[in-house]
Amino acid sequence: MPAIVLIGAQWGDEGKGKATDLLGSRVDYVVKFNGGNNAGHTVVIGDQKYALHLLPSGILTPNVTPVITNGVVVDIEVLFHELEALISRGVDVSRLLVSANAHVITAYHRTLDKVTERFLGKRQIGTTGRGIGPAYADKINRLGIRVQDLFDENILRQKVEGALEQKNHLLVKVYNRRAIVIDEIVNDLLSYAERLRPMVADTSLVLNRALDEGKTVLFEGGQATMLDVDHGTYPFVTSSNATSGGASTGSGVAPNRIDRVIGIVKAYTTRVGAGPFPTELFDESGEFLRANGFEFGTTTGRPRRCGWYDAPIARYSARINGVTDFVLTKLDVLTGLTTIPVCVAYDVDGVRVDEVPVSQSDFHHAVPIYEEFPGWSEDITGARTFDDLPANAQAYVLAVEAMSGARISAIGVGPGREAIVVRH
Ligand code: 2SA
Ligand code: GDP
Ligand code: MG
Repeated sequence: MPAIVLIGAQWGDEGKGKATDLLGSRVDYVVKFNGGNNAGHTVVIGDQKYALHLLPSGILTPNVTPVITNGVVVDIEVLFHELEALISRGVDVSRLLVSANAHVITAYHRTLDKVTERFLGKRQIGTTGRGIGPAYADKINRLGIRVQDLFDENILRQKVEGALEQKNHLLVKVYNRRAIVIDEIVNDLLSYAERLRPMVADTSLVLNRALDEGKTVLFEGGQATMLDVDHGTYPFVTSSNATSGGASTGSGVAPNRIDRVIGIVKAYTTRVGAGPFPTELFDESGEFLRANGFEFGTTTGRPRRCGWYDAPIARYSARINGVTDFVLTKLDVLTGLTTIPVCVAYDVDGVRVDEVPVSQSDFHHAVPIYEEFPGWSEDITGARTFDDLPANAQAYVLAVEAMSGARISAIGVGPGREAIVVRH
């Protein structure tokens, strides 16, 4: 299986980092193709816990080459900060490659992210405040700064001037902020150039050559399907394509080279930030999931909104991404519940709807129709085969699988690297 895409099938934090880390020993390259340091992946190896934001999770696996491709927005200060933190813990980061075409997040993107959110008031998206949206907006507006621009001071200065022309007007006149000083931005970016230079590569060429040689490449999606700028709950989304198609445009590896798409799906649902979430719980069941699943943002520490499993969302993800296999994570978090509701369809203004509605207004009104499954009380964290799971846990997995549009190939039963049941 030379090219595999791994994506989040819900609203993120499904456990993609752990799944990538697990596959890590069998792959040669791990690619981050979208998003930036808004991602938060927690990987637990023995008694060591790693929180990664910008770097691909594959950076923790010896012999894997981690690659940041053109689809990513890179905050260079954060990049070096994360690298230094890993180096101080003995991780070898020397193989990291960064695309010359990746866009750069600068101080003005971070500022704009925060001030525009504040300005939106009740319509806030609940962004991570890392400058992601403004950096992608500049890319689409053809005002972006790319990694390669750091190696030509004249070009860099011209581009920063161009990017700041309208922004300074906006910051001063509309947001009542001080203007950004061009020289500060240019000097800041130039100060990283020489350290960055050895990592910079034509990553599309590197990855395509690797595939030609039969190497295995894993594309690790940031965020998730329902946060995708095209297929998610727009405008309550991130600003990149987090679905499997983004792996191609975000890396320069063609769709027909991709062999497998792994969807990571939690045994229940969480969401950070604003936007519709039909199965969200506001009672003690929600508290139970948040406490047992330790549902707090890896990047911002925000409490995650929690709800039951939503089968139409899983089916939607299977369709949009071409999921070949699901990994069902955090089944252990459900241990102790007497019954476990699963959303099988929605009631939208009195009409039963079986698929995720295309109209956002309908999705905002969607009331889940639940089917209930009996829970289990046995500790399942030691389970390593499907037969080790209690009968009710097995039945839950099989029921969810039948509704979700692809087979469930592995089941997460705890945070640790080893806490997994592999079925296929
Ligand atoms: P942004 O900052 O522009 O990407 O925010 C837009 C929306 O996307 C959501 N988003 C996320 N949702 C879940 N997890 C994310 N990563 C961190 C984590 C989040 C954290 O893994 O825990 O620590 O808070 C992530 N990144 C972006 C965001 O909440 C907005 O709804
Ligand atoms: P990502 O953004 O998809 O990589 O996910 P996060 O790392 O933000 O959040 C997933 C959290 O769940 C992390 O703290 C993981 O250590 C943890 N985790 C992953 N799989 C499992 C599992 O099967 N069981 C439990 N209890 N925790 C898990
Ligand atoms: Mg996360």
